[in-house]
Amino acid sequence: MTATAQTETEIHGNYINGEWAPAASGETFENRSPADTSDLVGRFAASAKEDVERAVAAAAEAAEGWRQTSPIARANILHKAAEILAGRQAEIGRELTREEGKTLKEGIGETGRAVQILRYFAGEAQQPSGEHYPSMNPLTLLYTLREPLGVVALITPWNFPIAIPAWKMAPALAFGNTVVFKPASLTPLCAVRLTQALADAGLPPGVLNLVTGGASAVGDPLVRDPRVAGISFTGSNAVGAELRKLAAETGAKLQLELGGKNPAIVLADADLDHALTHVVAGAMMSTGQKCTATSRAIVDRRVAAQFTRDLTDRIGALKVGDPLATETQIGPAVSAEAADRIVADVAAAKGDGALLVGGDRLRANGHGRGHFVAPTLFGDVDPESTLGQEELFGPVLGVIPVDGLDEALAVANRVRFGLSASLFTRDLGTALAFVRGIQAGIVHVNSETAGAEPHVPFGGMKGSSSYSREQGKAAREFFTQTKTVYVDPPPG
Ligand code: UN1
Repeated sequence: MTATAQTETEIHGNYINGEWAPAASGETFENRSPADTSDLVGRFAASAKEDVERAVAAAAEAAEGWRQTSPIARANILHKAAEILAGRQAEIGRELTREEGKTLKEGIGETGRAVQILRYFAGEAQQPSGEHYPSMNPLTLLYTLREPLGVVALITPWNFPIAIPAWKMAPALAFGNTVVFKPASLTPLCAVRLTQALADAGLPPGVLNLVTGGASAVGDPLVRDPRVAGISFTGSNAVGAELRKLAAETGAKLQLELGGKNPAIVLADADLDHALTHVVAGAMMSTGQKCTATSRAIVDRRVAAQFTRDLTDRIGALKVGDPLATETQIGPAVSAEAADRIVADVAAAKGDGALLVGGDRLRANGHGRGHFVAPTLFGDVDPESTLGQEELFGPVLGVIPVDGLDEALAVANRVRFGLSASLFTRDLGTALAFVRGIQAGIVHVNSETAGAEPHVPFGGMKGSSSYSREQGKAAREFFTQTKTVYVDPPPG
């Protein structure tokens, strides 16, 4: 196997059946930094149906051998991949920042998260995988086994280009599945790096296959392939809806992680300075491009005016620029299309609230080299408006004033999403009432709506997911199926 090199003009192939190879067509696409479009991050295989065919065939061929491999041996490979990645954390973090645009601190931090995920699932592979039951017949040995699904398709987004692939791939592999991995076209280099780490750690050929390219050229034939037993997808609700229909036809097991319209409720008794810090971070880090980002600050009317003024100042003072520079707090949007869409959505939302700061594409002072958008705040947002209801997936926050917790909860819950939510208060009873009442899969008290530790379940309620959860013990639920075994002694 040949490792792909790190020069800017390097062409990175697919990884199929243990080999790096160009797309069958020989076509490539280029990947440029969203912070500086003159920075060519690399060229990647522009794959199509025949590449997908080969990858799924390799995964299907490897499935039985990998299923029969001891979980301890699988764990050892994940551990080794974690160490390889940890040794390259700073370098890969920098590449992540170059291709995705989040700040270097976030890029390096996310790479560290991928390491932690690989380590966690190496441990999880060694945990009990079934249960022993009593039987009506006292001589019967009655137990369950959790077995892999077979070939799984992992379709991952650009916003966490190494952590989300790791958090799907690590459990898929740990529990004995073989994988065809289709990363977002905007961030293929992180996908190459993660795949390299696992390949270099000794994963047998065919167990993990990487196919880069577009959604219709690669994703579509992949999810339609009848050999694919499971699909795990993180991305938009529109694609999620298509996948639901498709999986209903093909019978593939489906896991969806979709959008959010995450509220941070700030009550009058909260430590307001602490709340400000967390609301701004939740809304603006990674340029607001997280499904867990805070997009609604639902603030008690008694403190709303002051809180909104402070938010305006803090958001207006954020340093937007080169994500590789240490002083930068906010990098670019991921692409020109993303930046244009965010600005268009903000312009369309002007009747939904009062635009207080931001809203524009930034082009002066070197910002013209990339896809920069000013961090944006709206005051007095109508909770029923488009801005109050729909995910913008950018650095855009809206303040909704309310009277107390009951109204805050009613407003918070009156959206189709239910991914994450925060409450800021000093009152324990109020915090517990919030935890009971909020419709969200991930609930924070006195911390921001984003963030996810690898050893606990992650996922949303309502339109934010397909009810299954990722990470932690929950990952085993999705990536395995149950076999129930009755063993009776032979007669006589
Ligand atoms: C985080 O908040 O750190 O795509 C993780 C997303 C989520 C992951 C968020 N699936 O933004």
